[in-house]
Formats: sequence, structure tokens, C-alpha cells
Amino acid sequence: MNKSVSANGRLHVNGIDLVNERNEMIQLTGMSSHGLQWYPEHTKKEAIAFTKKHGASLFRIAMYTDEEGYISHPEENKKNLIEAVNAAIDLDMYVIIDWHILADNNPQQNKEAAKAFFDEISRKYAGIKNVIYEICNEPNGEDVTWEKDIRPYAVELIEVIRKHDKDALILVGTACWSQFVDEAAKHPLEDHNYMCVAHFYAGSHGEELMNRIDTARNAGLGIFMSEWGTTTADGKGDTVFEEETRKWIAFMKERNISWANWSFGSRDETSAALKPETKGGAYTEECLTKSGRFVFTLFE
Ligand code: DCB
Repeated sequence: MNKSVSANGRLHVNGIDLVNERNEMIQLTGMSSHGLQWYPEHTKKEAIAFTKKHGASLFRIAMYTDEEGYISHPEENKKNLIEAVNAAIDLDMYVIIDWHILADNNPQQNKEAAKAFFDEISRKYAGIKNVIYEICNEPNGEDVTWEKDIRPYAVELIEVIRKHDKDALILVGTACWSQFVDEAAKHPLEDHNYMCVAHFYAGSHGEELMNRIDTARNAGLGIFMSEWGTTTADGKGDTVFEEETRKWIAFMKERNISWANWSFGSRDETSAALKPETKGGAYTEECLTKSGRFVFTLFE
């Protein structure tokens, strides 16, 4: 199936399924960048084109908010983000604008900045069919829940985006690093075109998380795997969990769950798809790590 934007148009959620403009099911697969504040070079057009050449239909731009990201350096990050989004549009790919909360564990913490950012960016890209909004990467921390923190945040953010764009697909992270999708399914949002986000790391997460995903889907909640890794949940260690990853890939394929792999970055860590010495610009197969070589065979 041709998974370009020109062939599929605006995606929407039909029941729990992601479908194209002809209401045909579509599964997007691709890469997530690493932190935009650290590796902007691997979000340029050559970088995204390299993933497309290997079969990716989706690119996720992980714009960290904390850790010297958008909150402390808004202009630089916004400029790099826009450049990356425009490159993905030129390449006829779907692109996720990811408000990558992590150390700032509760989405409420930077809510006002998030509202101002998404107001501006969804006005800029209103009606552009490539663009998908992810409003909070991974809420975490024991006291952060769907009901108390994430859902109210999502209601406000979705209202901001919907002012400019009635139909864009919106992705909403869930508690416990985007694992408690079953909790979200108990009190879904009212919006007509959103999915909740699940994330897995093959060395850390298996059946328990798969069950949470099936529970959520059985309750009627659509799921998007906007980030997953071949390693343990810290992105490090020294093992690429191929067998466990294959189980997850089959699980997602059976359910038509779209995904992006962490990460198209060159940090010296096992989850990175690029070798540490990789510079932006001229990408070849030689640049890929063990994880990268493996993941690049998995695009559907
Ligand atoms: C997620 C985050 C992502 C993080 C990866 C791997 O975090 F969305 O930002 O990436 O998964 O842990 C890592 C980078 C490192 C960087 C670190 C902090 O690979 O280079 O130093 O972010 O910026 C998760 C996911 C799951 C779980 C925990 C984390 N979990 N976490 O299940 O416990 O703590 O970051």
C-alpha cells in the first residue's frame, strides 16, 4: 500500500481504527527523532528522506520541553521544528509534532506554554494533511493520573487546536510513561479525531502492556504507538531485544497500530539507530547501528 499523504489524505479515527480519506485502514510506520534540542541535524530533509527511502511513512519530531528544550530555548526549537515539519511535507510523509514532556512529568506543569505553542503551530499548519499533533509524550510519576491531570490538560489543548483545525489527528499520552491506556479508556475524551498513546520498550514491557492495550481497545479507545524501542526502557543497556520486538511488531500489525521507533538519533546508546559518529547530511546504511539495521527492515 502506498502510504504517502497524497495517496491517503487526512487520516481519521473510525471506531478504534486509523483510516484514510477512503475509509481504508492504514498503519503508519517510521522513526522518532531523538531530542530536537540535541540532534537537530538528524531532523533535516536528508535525514527524513533516508527513513523514507527504507519504507517509512511517518516521522516524529520529539521536541523536548524540559532538559534544555523548548521551555528554555523556544525560538531555536521552534525554528528547527518548523524546518523538519516542512521537510516531511515536501517528502509527502506524515509527521508528528511531539510536545515531549518527560522530566517535567505532569503535563499541567507547562500547560500555558503548551497552549501558546499549539495555538501558534496549529494555526500555521491548519488544514495541512501531513501534520499530527501529540500533546504530551509521557506523563509519569505516581501522583499523575489520567483523571486528575492528563484528561483535563487534553480537554484544554484539544480546544486550542480545534479552533484552527477541526480534523487534524491528535495523540494524547497516558500515565506511567504512556502505558496506562486502560485507565484512559474508562473516561475517554469527547473529541472525534484523537487516539491515546502507548509506548513500549521491548526489553522491559511485554504481555502486561499488551493486555492494557487490548483492554483499552475493547473499551473503544484507539491506540497509536508513537514511540517504542528495541532496548530496555532507559534506551540503553547492551541488548537489542529482537525476538521480543518481533512479538510487538506482530501485535501491532494484527491490530493495525501505527508506530514510530526511538530513535533516529546518534547518541551513544543501544536504542539509537545511528552510530555516534554519524553527521547529518549524507546517510548511508553504514551509519546504522545494530538496532537501526534491524528496525529499518520492519517498516510496513
Ligand atoms: C522514554 C522517553 C524518551 C527516552 C526513552 C528511553 O522514556 F520518551 O525521551 O529517551 O523513552 O528511555 C531517553 C534517551 C536518553 C536520554 C533520556 C532523557 O534515549 O538518551 O538521556 O531519554 O532525556 C521512558 C520510557 C519508559 C520508561 C521510562 C522512561 N519506563 N524514562 O517504562 O520506566 O524514564 O525516560
